[in-house]
Amino acid sequence: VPSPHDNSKLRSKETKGQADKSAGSCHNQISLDDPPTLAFPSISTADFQFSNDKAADIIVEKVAEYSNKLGNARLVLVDLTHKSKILSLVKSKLAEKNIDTQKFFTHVGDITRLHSTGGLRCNVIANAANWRLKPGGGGVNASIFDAAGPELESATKEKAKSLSPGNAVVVPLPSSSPLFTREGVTHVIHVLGPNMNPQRPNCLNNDYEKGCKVLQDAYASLFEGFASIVR
Ligand code: AR6
Repeated sequence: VPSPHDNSKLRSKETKGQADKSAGSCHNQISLDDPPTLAFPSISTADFQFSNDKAADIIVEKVAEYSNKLGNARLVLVDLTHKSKILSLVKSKLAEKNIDTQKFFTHVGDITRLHSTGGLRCNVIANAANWRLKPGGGGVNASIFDAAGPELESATKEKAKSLSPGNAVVVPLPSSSPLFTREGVTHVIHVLGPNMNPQRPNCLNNDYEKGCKVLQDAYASLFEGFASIVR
């Protein structure tokens, strides 16, 4: 039984209807009927080894703060599997908050194939980036740069050379990028979260006082960046 906060089934049906309506036109583009949507992965909780429990608190807190400021725009937390710890933690913590399930929900799938295989239209996706804003390195960063092609690397370079923890940068995606043509993604927002992995730069050595502050800043910066696109 899908939880009230996992609307993927509902969305597939709904978006299929919209795709059918627009048959004959380019159905993989965002239509005027689709609310602006930001899909984002959980920042810092895999390679950067940040506590899933603390990250879930911060996601719920920041979503509660921003979802009402964003008009009809939607926020969608994405992870690859139904076994995702972060998705179940967020769903259980959401129960205590009064957040509109149309404006925030979770989705299981690959963030680079949300429309083509997930039936979910998202015009903006976030990336859990590295400080150099470089392709590769595994995780969602490698997948997004691979799927977007060289267009994302050059568009990113035009916007910023590096990122410090707690910050985000909005990158408009050239219309020649496969992520744009296949998935309808017009912007990628790179976000750099706090790092607790001693093998990676800027390790915070389990200083969660600092780490939580940096993760709050990272989500605030991400949602502000999305708001600047929606406006
Ligand atoms: N679609 C949706 N979610 C995904 C995908 C995908 N294709 N791939 C991974 N995730 P991570 P971090 C989820 O490690 O912890 C990189 O190498 C994953 O299950 O990508 O912020 C960068 O270059 C997890 O929930 O990001 C940085 O150096 C979430 O995305 C470093 O890792 C984030 O996992 C950043 O580490």
